[in-house]
Amino acid sequence: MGYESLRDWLKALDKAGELKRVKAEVSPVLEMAEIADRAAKSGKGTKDAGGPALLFENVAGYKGARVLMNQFGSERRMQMAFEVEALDEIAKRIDVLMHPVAPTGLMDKLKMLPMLAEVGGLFPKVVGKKDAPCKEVILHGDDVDVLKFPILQTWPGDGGRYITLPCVVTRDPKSGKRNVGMYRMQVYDGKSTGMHWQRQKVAAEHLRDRLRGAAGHAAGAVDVMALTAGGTVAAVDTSSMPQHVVTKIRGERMEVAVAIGTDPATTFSAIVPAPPEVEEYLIAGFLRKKAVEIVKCETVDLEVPAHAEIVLEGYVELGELRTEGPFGDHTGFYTMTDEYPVFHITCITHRKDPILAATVVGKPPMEDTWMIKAVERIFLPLMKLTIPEIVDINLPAEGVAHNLMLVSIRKSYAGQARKVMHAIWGLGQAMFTKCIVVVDEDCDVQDVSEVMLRAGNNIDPERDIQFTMGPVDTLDHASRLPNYGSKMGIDATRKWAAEGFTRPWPQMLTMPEAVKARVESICEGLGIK
Ligand SMILES: Cc1cc2nc3c(=O)[nH]c(=O)nc-3n(C[C@H](O)[C@H](O)[C@H](O)COP(=O)(O)O)c2cc1C
Ligand SMILES: [Mn+2]
Repeated sequence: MGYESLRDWLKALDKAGELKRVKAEVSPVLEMAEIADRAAKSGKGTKDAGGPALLFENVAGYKGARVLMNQFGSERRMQMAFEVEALDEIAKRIDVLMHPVAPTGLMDKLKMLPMLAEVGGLFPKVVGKKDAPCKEVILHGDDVDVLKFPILQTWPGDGGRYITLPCVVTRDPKSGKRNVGMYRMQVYDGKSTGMHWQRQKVAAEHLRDRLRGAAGHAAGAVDVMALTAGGTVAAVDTSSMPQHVVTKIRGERMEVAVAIGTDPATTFSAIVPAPPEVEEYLIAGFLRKKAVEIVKCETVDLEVPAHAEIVLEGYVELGELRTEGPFGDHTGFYTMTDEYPVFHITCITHRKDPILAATVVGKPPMEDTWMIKAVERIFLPLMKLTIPEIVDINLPAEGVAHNLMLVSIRKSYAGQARKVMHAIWGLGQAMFTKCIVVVDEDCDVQDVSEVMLRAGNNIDPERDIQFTMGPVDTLDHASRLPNYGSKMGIDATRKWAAEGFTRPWPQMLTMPEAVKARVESICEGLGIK
């Protein structure tokens, strides 16, 4: 059970007829992205929506290289990635884990054993170098050159080539816990890249923690918040610091490792908005029902998936920032340049004939549309833990995850729709949600037309719209300030007298079941479905 590597996954895709090999010569500059974009947009609205996975086997300028794109780009492949018939199966497994019933008798205890054993066996397993195919080739010093891989440029206005599907590993300096996050990396040259972890993400906090340590130590009672709130992204505005503090933190390093081309569960775990306490390697183990094998890096104190195609090892210097971007993003717009940390590569290890895993983001639907759908399904039980009145949620593709969430609730008291909005704005990365529409439980939020009908009919705009201020997604180009702006919630539930609504509320239209049953065969005869 569980694919051990990208190669196992590729084999399974091939066997299932989900993979197309591209034998024509194609450039990694724009051409691959255009082909993957067309695949992603094909079959829209049908069961084949999302097109096939693509293995490019003839990369212009990179003899023998192979690039995999669109591996997650359909509902079926997302299900295949986790070997389930429906993503809700994973939600159910999480639900069981989250609601352990206190065993009252021996039988109950016995029933719990498989679950506990299952979880116990899912922690990552450290293997030796000889069992780690990612170490087949090890490059140090002058041999380190990330540009030997066919790294893509996906849009014409991009600042350069980008590693688009990296699993970035860092360590929490306080707890020692690892984090794996997917943050794009702009390639500056063979030995350095950008590190686009946005300020609210876990790796950015790992960096700030080291900065607080280093600066505080050097400067005595320096206000570390002032140091870290200087308006730059993950690090600090050194211009507002005393010179001796700047000197002290310059040169201090945070180790970083990057795995590219891992098994699908591990790659997916890097995008999961899990609490920082939960390590992604364990999430991946849980998703694939088999522990992830990891191996020690050569030059840094971190572990990476042993079966990865490519591993980059290196560091980020605490005080160093460099201009990153622009980048054609999953909003359908370019994100403009900003200052981000720089990743310096000290060592590269890879398989003998590495396959580069890549994606293109852009106007939805794209590959990440399906990844976001999977996050939505898997996270629903966890959201319900803190917001139990939630029945269902939908992140429509056009909302690009952070712009729009449709939520249905079981409403039991006045003002509850607003309570739910605020809870969502306070829940991990759901804080970024720009617009939330709340409807009653009898509205299927997966049916966007139905939600629009309700929202249009059920609101008195001045009364039912809730504005608030807070952190917004870095990709939001309309907010008044970068990373900070307003959000809107629309209460489209039926209004109650307890909420000051004293007019009668009409029934929605429905036809009696008896009538429907009676005309069923007549309609069939007419070809009306
Ligand atoms: C294809 C893709 C690219 C992404 N690129 C970035 C990025 O460049 N920067 C970023 O902060 N988040 C990016 N994300 C979102 C993060 O992976 C996501 O927020 C994840 O939960 C971060 O992990 P963390 O919570 O451990 O920090 C991307 C997601 C996907 C699917
Ligand atoms: Mn994380």
